[in-house]
Amino acid sequence: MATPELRPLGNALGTEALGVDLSKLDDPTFDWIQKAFAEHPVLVFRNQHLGAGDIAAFGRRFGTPRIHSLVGYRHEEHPEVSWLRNVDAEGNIDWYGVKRATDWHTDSTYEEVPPLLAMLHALEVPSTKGGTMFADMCAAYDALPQAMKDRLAGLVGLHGRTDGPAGARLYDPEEEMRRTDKKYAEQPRPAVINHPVTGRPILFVNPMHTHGFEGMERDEAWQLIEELAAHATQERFTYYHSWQVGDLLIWDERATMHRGAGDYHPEERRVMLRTIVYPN
Ligand SMILES: O=C(O)CCC(=O)C(=O)O
Ligand SMILES: [Fe+2]
Repeated sequence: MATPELRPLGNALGTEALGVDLSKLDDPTFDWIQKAFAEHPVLVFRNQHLGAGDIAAFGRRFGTPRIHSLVGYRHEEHPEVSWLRNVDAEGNIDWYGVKRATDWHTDSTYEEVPPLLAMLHALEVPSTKGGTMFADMCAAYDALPQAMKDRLAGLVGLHGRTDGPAGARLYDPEEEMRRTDKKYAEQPRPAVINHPVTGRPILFVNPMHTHGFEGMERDEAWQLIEELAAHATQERFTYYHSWQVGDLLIWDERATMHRGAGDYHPEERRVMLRTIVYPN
């Protein structure tokens, strides 16, 4: 293989991998990607032209791509791939698709086993804006005052589907129930976890799915969740990805939070394919 190269896109995170054709991925190139991804939790491959089956196959290199919780967005032929789009089958604006995921979160931390990574492949993008923002939760943890690190050390976060402070602002719980075909039990997760490859500590609290902490009153917990989210999403820890058609972006579901920027004109089409990968 010709050795690919890395180029930083943002100050905090966001890294472009140059010289990779994901449609012809050999084992040495995949090993290179895995190593790069452990250090660079948002990796972008430009000018890729992949179908849903290719995306699922790329996901299977890392683990097991899984069917998405939102029934209506599953891909017709490859249900482990889903659509992220703001238009319905008739080409009308899908307002749920416009609103979806436009506040900070880490995906599916309410699942019994949390995911490893997710990927988006841009097929149609708005003429301006419509980006996705990412936050580096290792850097955010490192920068916390020691007193907060000590406070978090013993804390266990409680995660649910959309019932954290940001989830409650964004979603209607009854509509969410109608859109999914599974019930989710609350999942306890340490507020600080270690990255399985690098060992670095990660602030693992997100305002969409974390709705409390074991043994803490709700008001105090919500205040803490909001305070941690405000800290972690300061500009110095974040990257705004401006999409180009053909981008395939992968992000680490342990070490980052993300959100749709929600800043484009909804009349413009925004269509992507997505998959989320769990451990085998
Ligand atoms: O719309 C976006 O940019 C973010 C979507 C998202 O949160 C996801 O695909 O997990
Ligand atoms: Fe997401």
